[in-house]
Amino acid sequence: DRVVLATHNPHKVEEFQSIVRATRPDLDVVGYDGPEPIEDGVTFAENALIKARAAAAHTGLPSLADDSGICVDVLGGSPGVFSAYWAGHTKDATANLELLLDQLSDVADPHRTARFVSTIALVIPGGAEHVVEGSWPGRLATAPRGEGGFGYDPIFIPDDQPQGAERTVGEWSAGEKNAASHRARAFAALTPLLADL
Ligand code: ITT
Repeated sequence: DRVVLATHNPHKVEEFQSIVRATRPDLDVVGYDGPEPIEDGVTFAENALIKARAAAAHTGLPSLADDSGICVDVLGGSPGVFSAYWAGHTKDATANLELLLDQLSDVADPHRTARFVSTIALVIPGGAEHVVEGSWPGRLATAPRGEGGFGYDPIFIPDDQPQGAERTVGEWSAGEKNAASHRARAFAALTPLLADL
């Protein structure tokens, strides 16, 4: 089975390839370099559908897209769908996380709770559309740590680690992240739907 992955983010491609290899090795995930649609949705689901529909229309193949971000509780769920552009019009990951840390400079534990969210849309040309979501709860560190992953990973401390462990995702291996992340959780919810491709 072949499915198009409609993303221009090479980190997402790498993570999807590794998640799919671990759970659906028979699935052939191909990249997408067609036109990038305007992501003007106000929810993760709307943006994921915009991207997956564009790829399905362009390729004629079943298409997946991930729209994701970090949602901080004391900020009412922001940056949310604006995560990629939080600090301005260029996708500057360092500026984004520095701004977020500044915004939380007066916020102490236990109020630094946040979650990563991954929403995946699957669009089958002339067929069904599905949307699934995965969420990964944790807390924000006060300074970035670690070189792994991308985006906000150096400031996100997942809850699902041994009591007292404070490692950011930047300090996790790719294998650890891809077994536990919001993206892995969303993909797990997608698995039954991929069975009828
Ligand atoms: P595509 O739209 O081409 O897929 P993008 O990076 O612009 O790529 P989004 O619009 O979904 O994708 O923005 C997601 C942003 O959320 C991303 O740029 C990061 O800042 C953040 N993000 C999402 N998943 C993340 C993860 O696993 N680790 C760290 N940050 C993440």
